[in-house]
Amino acid sequence: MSQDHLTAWLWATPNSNRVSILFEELGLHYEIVGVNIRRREQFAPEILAMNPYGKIPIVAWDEGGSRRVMFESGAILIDFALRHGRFLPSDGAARSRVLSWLMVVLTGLAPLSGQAHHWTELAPEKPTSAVTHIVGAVERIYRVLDRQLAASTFLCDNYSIADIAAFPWITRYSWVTLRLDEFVHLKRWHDLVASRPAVKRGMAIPDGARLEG
Ligand SMILES: N[C@@H](CCC(=O)N[C@@H](CS)C(=O)NCC(=O)O)C(=O)O
Repeated sequence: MSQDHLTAWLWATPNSNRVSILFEELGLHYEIVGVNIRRREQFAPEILAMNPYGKIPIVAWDEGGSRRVMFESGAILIDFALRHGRFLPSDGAARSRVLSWLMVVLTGLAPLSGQAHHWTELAPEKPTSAVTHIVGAVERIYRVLDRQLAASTFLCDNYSIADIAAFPWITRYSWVTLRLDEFVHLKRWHDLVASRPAVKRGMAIPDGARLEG
């Protein structure tokens, strides 16, 4: 299954990093197009034509004589893991575990951390009740992940798309005003995943992109 002219529209954001880490882990060749969301480039007509939601990451490639476009980082992770037979067990209980933990990360950790970042840093007003509520919700997930990682090297049996989806959010723990050293097993996992060469490369993409400014 060839993916010619693979292109990824990304910025220095956690959901973009999921895709760049996976593509680096898979050793794919791809063109990177920077979309600076602080400058609202996600609302350019050519971006909206690919993803009407106006969000990144987006990927596209040629396959079977036509251009294929995908958005939503979780969908991209699942699709590319399946295509390449990597980071998602092909069947059985191991696959069920990866999909379950992936959903905890996609539907819990990521959106709640994004909201926490808003209320702790980005919002012009920071009502105490909002900050307490959202940081508490993220802390609950950190504790769940920490307990899971007390019994397992990675979130499931082996390094998987659940780990790839979680890492770019956990490594930005300062956004949610939590301290990683208070979650011993999560910190051990974080440092292990951070040491992977593909993760280091993926976190540095797009080259020179900064979320601030
Ligand atoms: N559920 C989506 C969320 C995508 C998302 O929120 N992307 C952010 C960057 S991490 C974005 O494009 N923000 C700009 C905006 O919301 O206008 C995914 O996982 O891909």
